[in-house]
Amino acid sequence: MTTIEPLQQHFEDTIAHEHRIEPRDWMPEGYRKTMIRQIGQHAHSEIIGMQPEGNWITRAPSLRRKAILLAKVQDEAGHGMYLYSAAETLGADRADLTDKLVQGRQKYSSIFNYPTLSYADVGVIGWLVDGAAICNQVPLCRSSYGPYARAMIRICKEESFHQRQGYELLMTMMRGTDAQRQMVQSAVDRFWWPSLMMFGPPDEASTNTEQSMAWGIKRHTNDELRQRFVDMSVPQADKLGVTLPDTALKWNAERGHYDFGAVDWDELAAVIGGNGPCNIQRVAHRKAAHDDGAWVREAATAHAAKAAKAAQG
Ligand code: BYC
Repeated sequence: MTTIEPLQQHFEDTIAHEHRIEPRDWMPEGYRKTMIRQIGQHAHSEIIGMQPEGNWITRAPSLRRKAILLAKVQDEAGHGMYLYSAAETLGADRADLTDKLVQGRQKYSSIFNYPTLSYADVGVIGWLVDGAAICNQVPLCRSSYGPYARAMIRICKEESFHQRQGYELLMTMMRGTDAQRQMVQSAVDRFWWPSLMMFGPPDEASTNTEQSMAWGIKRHTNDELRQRFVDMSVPQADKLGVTLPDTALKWNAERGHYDFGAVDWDELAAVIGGNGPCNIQRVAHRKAAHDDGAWVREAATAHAAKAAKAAQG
């Protein structure tokens, strides 16, 4: 009869030595559940995240911008696919994860519940939203669960490219007309605070951080990453020529960081709770796309069954 202690010990040693936990390794149920929760939410975020930018594909200002945006949105679909695959290595079922998303039983990032009102929003999402995602995800490349860490490496490379395209689009608009500069400033005003909220609640209110750090899933707290994001964004905003909508933003030489104003945590709670500006439409759109794709899944299943039968002779 096997006892759990040697397996538990092996798991703890693997974490302590910063090695990776792989799908066939024993892991505590809590670790498996946490990884499925985080990877599932992350996958949903990538898939729902296609909507705010996808909204502008038909109205891109030039063929070049349309091709760039199409490629970016397709990359996001790809990220969702790697992540759902990573969740499957933990025993999660992809169809079940999708059901949970469309039934509102699993979360996705709050940031995608805000509307995209102009083409400048595409640039600001690339700059700030992908920028925040990179800040959060680069440390996840060292996350203790192997398939997730490896998916993150590829995702981060693509996100870096997305961020550069967003910044380049904004630079172009800032060299344009007054109306274009105003569009950029308005997009920054609307997306700055929600981008800070992407890092999650403040450390004292974060329910999962302590355990996730002990398991080597998260490497930094929500507040540490938020600060890192503020510090990297301020010089970029200066270079771009936009004002970040926070009068408390100020370099603090003693701390070696920028001080910044209070985030509206009630707003984050409302958006996570389903009451953001676009929650209902995002989930409804996802459900409609899933329902519309039923025939593709049926055809693929029938084709796979036929191929398997043919292979058996
Ligand atoms: N929005 O204890 P906490 C992208 C939830 S996609 C919604 O701190 P944790 C991109 C949290 O899940 C970006 N929910 O949790 C795609 C928890 O709820 P449950 C997505 C949030 O897990 C397309 C509760 O609040 N990135 O890059 O330690 C285009 C308490 O929070 C949010 C990822 O998913 C939020 N903002 O830390 C462009 C990265 N914040 O599950 C870009 C991976 C918190 O206990 N995920 N919650 O019911 C993570 O790093 C972490 O899960 C979080 C939260 C930092 C998000």
